[in-house]
Amino acid sequence: MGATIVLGSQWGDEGKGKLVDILTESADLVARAQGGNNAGHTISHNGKSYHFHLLPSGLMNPKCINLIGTGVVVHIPSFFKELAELEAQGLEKPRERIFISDRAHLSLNVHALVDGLEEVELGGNSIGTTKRGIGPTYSTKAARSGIRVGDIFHKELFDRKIREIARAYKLRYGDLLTYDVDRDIAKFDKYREELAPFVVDAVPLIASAEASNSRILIEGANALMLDLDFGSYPYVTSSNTGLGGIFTGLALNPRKVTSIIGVVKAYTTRVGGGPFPSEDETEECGVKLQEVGREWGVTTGRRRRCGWLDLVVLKYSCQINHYTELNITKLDVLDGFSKIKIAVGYKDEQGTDMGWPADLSRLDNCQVTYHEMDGWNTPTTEARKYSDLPKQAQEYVEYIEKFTGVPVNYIGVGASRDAVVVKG
Ligand code: 2SA
Ligand code: GDP
Ligand code: MG
Repeated sequence: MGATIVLGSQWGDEGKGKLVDILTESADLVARAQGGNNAGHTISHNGKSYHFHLLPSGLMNPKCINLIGTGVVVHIPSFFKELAELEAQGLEKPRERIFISDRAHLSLNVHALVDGLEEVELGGNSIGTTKRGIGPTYSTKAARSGIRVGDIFHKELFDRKIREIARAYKLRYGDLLTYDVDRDIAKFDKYREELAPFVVDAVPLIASAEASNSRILIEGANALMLDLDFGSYPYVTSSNTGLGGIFTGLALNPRKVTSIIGVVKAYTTRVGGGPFPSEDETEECGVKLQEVGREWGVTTGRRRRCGWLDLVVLKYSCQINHYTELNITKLDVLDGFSKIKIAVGYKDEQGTDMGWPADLSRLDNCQVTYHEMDGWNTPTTEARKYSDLPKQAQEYVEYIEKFTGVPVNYIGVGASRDAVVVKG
């Protein structure tokens, strides 16, 4: 009983969706606390791939209730589109098992358009956002002019607010912004009725789940290095993707938390701009990781930048998210490397060791120190027990445990649900 929290420990796409899918088997409620339809999880089951963007991956379990929590920003057209896609793929009655907090903020089409315009304005310094409107929606929320999901049901208020948002953006962007507010208002007139059964007050929902000792699973979206406060700012998303965001986004009782699982890809990837000290663009490493690991985005299809595992990043991530256990994913992607490197330190221009800095310019001339290990050169995808893993793979896992001081309890060796070694 209690709550398990799954968080991305690097720059996202670590394979959180697969772990959530596995843990969902023993959960009653799966909730998302932050982010929006920028998240992208692929879940492989019975030879089929299911893609999740805004909806919680807990929908995979027909017995599980799912909540889009207060801290999430919700794009209503995407909500319905994703539901329809999952239904078409044969998921059992997802409409009966999904709820949205009435306090969650609406992400509007105009936010996505503005996201694109902001990126253009940044030119060479663009963030490389998903252009889903995440940043502008959270900005509107912080500026206290946002529209909450519950506001949709007060037509007069909703129409006034959406017009105010459109007017303010029009003043800012003029003819660059081609947004038809009347068309959106008409669309929401249609959504109003269809949406009503999904909208709830999430505070009593969580409170009653806690009171009845339901097993609660929280699905983090994105990852710590994209956290608005602790990530590689400004190359971050606009929500708190770290542990703190779970509590602001869900009103979860922290005393109910029994486990905080950090999901760690066995190497590092990043989508979009911003620093990435262990990035490798060579054929024999970065390009190979990208190809073998099929590293392209679930939401936008963008190629992910790749490099060796960075334990400076992971250690920093542990200090903020206080993981009680780790899930190493995609270990199998390293199967064909005869030598494997791990970034274990950064030295500044004076040769002094530094951790992950707040001032990103300090990374410009830093030297990354690597620890080199022998690879295992053997397929691991059939391994199901820790003892099935080759000795060198075990050494790799144990090196990570020792460096971080956090036990590794799950090791992913393939995309499908059963391709996991439970070590703990
Ligand atoms: P945004 O759109 O404002 O949240 O973008 C800001 C930064 O956050 C990064 N970001 C992501 N990085 C990896 N994966 C993400 N989700 C999708 C996926 C991405 C996709 O799972 O594949 O399909 O491209 C995600 N969402 C946001 C983004 O790259 C910016 O660096
Ligand atoms: P998330 O955003 O953290 O949920 O991760 P994504 O779904 O965006 O990306 C992870 C990708 O890796 C997906 O295509 C998964 O199916 C796949 N995946 C997850 N775990 C493993 C693993 O252990 N091995 C391999 N080869 N693929 C995995
Ligand atoms: Mg993803």
